[in-house]
Amino acid sequence: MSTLENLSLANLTVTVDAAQIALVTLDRAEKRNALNAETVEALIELFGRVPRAGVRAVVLRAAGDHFCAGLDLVEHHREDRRPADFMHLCLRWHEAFSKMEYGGVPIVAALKGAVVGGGLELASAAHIRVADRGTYFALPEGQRGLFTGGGATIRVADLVGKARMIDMMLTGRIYKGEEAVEVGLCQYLVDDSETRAMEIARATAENPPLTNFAICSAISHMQNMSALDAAYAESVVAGIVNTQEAARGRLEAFADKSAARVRPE
Ligand code: 1HE
Repeated sequence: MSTLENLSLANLTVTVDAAQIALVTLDRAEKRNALNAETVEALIELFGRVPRAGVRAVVLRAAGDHFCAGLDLVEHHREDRRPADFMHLCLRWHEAFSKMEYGGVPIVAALKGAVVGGGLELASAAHIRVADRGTYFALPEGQRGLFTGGGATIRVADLVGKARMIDMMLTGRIYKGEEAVEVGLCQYLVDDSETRAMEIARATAENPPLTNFAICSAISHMQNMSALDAAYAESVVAGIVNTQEAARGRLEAFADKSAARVRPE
């Protein structure tokens, strides 16, 4: 049994299969998987451990009909938080989502229903987003008299661009279907997002772990650097990854013409 399966995590369940694919379920369907403070702590605990747990990929799914309704608005209202309290809570969200984005293990989000507000911030911390035809994306913060606090100004703006994000927040505009793919909110639109997300996770798990580590951490780090520093960091990462033992057999297979060629079907 994986060490991840033994963790006691509020509102999250984890199973790890024989291929070392972790299936993480947001398990608060009765509240539409709204993220309360203890769920954010559970995400930190889990994703802090994922890189050292021998897991090859993660599928992040949700119980119930909706992926995630964002910030727990009822808890926020009840707690009557002061500015510093909420700032510190947002820092915990950032901690969780940074552990996901920079952790080096591919995370594939299987989306359905509402992916809104902080739910979209969570989804945007995954490396690949797979939506089904009922999935819809929104940033209803404007209508709630709120502002994003879980990294949307960075990650959602990265996905859709500044102008679209501002429009989503000012007007509550909802994206779904092909349009959501076109604007960059998800990369796959399918009938069954969980099945497809698992297939994608299994495919990514075929890559050497060090290669996936670079893809799922270095690109994000390099985006934060100047072009000059990013080029330098890229050369260092490539120096390590592209000479790894795990790549030797693959290169040999290409050289002796036994490896698959890159061709459209
Ligand atoms: C919640 C939440 C929540 C549901 N916090 N409890 N996010 C939003 O503005 C989205 C708010 N939620 C909704 O618009 C709807 O709930 C849904 C479209 C997602 C689902 O609708 P529906 O009809 O299936 O469910 P419901 O009847 O609205 O809610 C069912 C229960 O979930 C109900 O609790 P109950 O105890 O009365 O049964 C709701 O209160 C609860 N629930 N959503 C708390 N969000 C770091 S800053 C991030 C800022 C934001 O994320 S702002 C966006 C917040």
